Amino acid sequence: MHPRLTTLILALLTSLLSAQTSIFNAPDIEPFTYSGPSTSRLEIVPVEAQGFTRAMRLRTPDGLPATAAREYSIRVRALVPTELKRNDWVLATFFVRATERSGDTAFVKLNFERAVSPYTKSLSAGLPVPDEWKRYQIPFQIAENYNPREAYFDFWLGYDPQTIEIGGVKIEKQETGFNVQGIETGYSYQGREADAAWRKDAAERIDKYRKADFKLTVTDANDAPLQATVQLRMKRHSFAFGTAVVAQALLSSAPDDLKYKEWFFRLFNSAVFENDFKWPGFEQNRTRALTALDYLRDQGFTMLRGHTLVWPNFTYLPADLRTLANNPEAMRQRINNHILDEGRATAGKFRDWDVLNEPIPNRDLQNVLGDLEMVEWFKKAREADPAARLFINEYDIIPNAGANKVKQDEYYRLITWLKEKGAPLDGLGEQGHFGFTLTGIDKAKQIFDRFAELGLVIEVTEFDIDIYDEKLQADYTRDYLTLCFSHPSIDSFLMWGFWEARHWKPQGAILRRDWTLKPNGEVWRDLITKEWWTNADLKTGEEGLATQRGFLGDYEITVLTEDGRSKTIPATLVKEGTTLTIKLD
Ligand code: 9MR
Repeated sequence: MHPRLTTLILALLTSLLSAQTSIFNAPDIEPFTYSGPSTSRLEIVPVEAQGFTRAMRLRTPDGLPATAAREYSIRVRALVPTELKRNDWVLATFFVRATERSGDTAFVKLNFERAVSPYTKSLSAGLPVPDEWKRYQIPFQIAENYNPREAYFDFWLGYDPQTIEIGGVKIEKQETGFNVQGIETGYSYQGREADAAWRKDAAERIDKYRKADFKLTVTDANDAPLQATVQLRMKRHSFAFGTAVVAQALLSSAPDDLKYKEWFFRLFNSAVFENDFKWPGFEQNRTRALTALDYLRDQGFTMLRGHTLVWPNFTYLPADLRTLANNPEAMRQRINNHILDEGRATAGKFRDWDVLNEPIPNRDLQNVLGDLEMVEWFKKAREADPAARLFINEYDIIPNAGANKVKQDEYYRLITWLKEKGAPLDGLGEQGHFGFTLTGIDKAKQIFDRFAELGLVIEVTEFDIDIYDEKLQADYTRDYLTLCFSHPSIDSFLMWGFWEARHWKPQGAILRRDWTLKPNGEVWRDLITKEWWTNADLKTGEEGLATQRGFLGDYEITVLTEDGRSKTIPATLVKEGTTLTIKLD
């Protein structure tokens, strides 16, 4: 065939294969209507020198309610007139800019949701809005089947006072052959640049807080200094680099489970059970949960996290709790017995316990028993397991551009209040489930710094990034992990799963189904097992002394002399530095 003809046919095929149809009957901004306070309204304004000529302009006024609901208290939305099926791909393209803003960045959130309760979301993406026009292209998959007029496409604007313009809107269903990796989304984050200023500061903090000096003296049996070679081999970090795991997999020898364990041991020194120690999970199969916990202890895991004693939402509690809503005393007893029972059954085995999970949005138990009951839960946990560090855990504190100031304030206030009321609280968890709206590194640090003022240990407890842009995912994993490792108040960083086939958000995994590492997995491996790892071969000097700065953790030290004597000892490099004399017989 003539090459020109081939090219033509290929081009034709490609355009056929990437067919798209608008999900609305009207173009651009026409399908959208305003819903919100009467102190604001939707204006249509002309736009110059762009590929579109009109935009929606909305002003977010002062004085929106100080609750999470304020996000959607002002919005423009369009009812979807077409049918959509579960797993359909939709690409939302639009331009935004801010003509007024209050803080560092203006912000909108884009949602695709069921029109009625439970408002199932196929997309919920917060977007930083710059002062200049910016194009976003957001691909997403439809979560469930919709008949015409059963779903909304929304822009939410209920954040700090701002004026936002939105134009050039195209929301199209992708018929076939859609290549999501090929989409230039427009997403990124502050601090991604190779020469971003935060990198140097973080590197200095890592040297200061995560490293210390070994001072090793080698002598003979009579304490005389010896010339020797000293091999330092790091074995384990003292910082916890963990993941959520599944008890059933740890106890199984099926081929994939063997792989699962092999990778888990290779990449992590800490773990949290994803579901096994939740109240319903523990009641259903406590033997399996406890056996798996013992298994990890036997494998040398000392930095384990228990998750979670109280997750105060009836959906996540044993079914009978709901029936106790009219009997507070029985409910109180049931909860206290549970905390004591599970806490005692695991006492001494978890370093940390999530006593209270997500108490800001989940209030079913507090609504019945009152807020002071939360203090009791911590006291009961302390009673059951006196050695464990007790945590509160919450989501959406750092993610989504760190824009959820309302929730940050509520979390801060709740922790302060719990401490005032005498709750034995040692630490706070910041889950870290990220979507496309990554949080600038400086902003993330500001939020961590603010929570560090509470004087508690901070852990990143459930990190994942649910995006298909693997390069962006890897870059952010590297930068966020680096920031967290550098922060003096943080001592653990746990992922919420690692293998695609066993991950609540498969895209968030670091290992593919076929056990190959994704770019974000390579980043994780390289930082934790190479860049932040110390192996060194040293020679003792005149005084028999060898020194080395290294990452805090457990080591094996081997001393070899020229005349063939040798000795290997375990040693731990601690914050204050470790000084040791190694005596050869
Ligand atoms: O990943 C967990 C999923 O398998 C469970 O079905 C779900 C309900 O128990 O919980 C998921 O984990 C959640 C965690 O316990 C708390 N923070 C949010 C996590 C993701 O939803």
